[in-house]
Amino acid sequence: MTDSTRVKATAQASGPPFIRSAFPASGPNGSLDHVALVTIDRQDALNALSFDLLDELAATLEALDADPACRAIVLTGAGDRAFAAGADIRELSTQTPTTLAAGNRFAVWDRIAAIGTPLIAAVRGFALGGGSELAMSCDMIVAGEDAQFGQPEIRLGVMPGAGGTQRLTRAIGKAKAMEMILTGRTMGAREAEAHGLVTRVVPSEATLDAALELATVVAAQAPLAARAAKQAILQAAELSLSAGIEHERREFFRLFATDDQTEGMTAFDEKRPATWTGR
Ligand code: CO8
Repeated sequence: MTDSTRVKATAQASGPPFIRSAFPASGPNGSLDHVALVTIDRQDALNALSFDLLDELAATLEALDADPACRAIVLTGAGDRAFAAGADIRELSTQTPTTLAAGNRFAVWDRIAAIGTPLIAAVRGFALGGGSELAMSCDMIVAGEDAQFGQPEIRLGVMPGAGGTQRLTRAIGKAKAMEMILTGRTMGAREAEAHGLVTRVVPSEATLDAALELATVVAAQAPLAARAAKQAILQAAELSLSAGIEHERREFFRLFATDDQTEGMTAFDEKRPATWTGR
């Protein structure tokens, strides 16, 4: 399918797919073991997130998450202009409180948040509104120097609705989150890095390769340990310190029932690389 055949405006129930996925992903030197690449491809609307697109995205991520061979996922936007410029404003503009509640279509955000496989966003250009919220739903963000993050919903007469007030505040703190959300201004990649929103900033053209490289390193680790560590880190935003430490200790102990713990420590002793089985 060519880009020109993709639907342009509001999503159609039977329109062509907005999501491309490759597993294993390909890097500059060939196929990347255990790494998947998922691409939002709706370039004529700056990869705006319609409800159907989000459903497709969640289904794609869930299918990869259920595959034990997949150990890290990179999520990106097609083209060089946007990761995603937000929810589909044309589609949102016709909603009412009743249609939003009755459709239960925001449940898709919980499905994305429930993905256990480490998720890395590769962000070039605009990551606005729902696009910024989607990037923040990932575990790490690799940003090109041209990345622009923002929650401009206030300029549309509303406010963030897919986690922006919570995740942005946790990422960059109350003072900056208030400024971003109450003014709707964007934040460039370097500023986002300085405030802890992104993991690393790279030259724009290198964004996807850098994210795939980071994913390759994550995917080379013991997969059960990586998933458990991801969950424990996410719990830091949900639990008290003592409950979080209790959760961490329980998970640490649990990993001592895995073959990978035996293998990892035996390999260290034998001065050889470990071979993980995910058991
Ligand atoms: N929704 C629908 N279409 C969009 C969106 C969007 N969010 N963003 C861009 N487009 C379309 C434009 O309408 C235009 O289409 P057309 O060619 O048919 O007119 C095309 O993409 C290119 O965009 P522009 O011509 O506007 O490109 P510019 O370079 O001039 O401007 C901007 C780029 C600054 C990014 C501008 O497009 C813009 O301001 N976009 C809207 C950004 C925004 O407000 N995002 C927040 C949306 S609200 C939201 O995300 C709420 C989330 C709630 C939870 C999620 C529920 C699903």
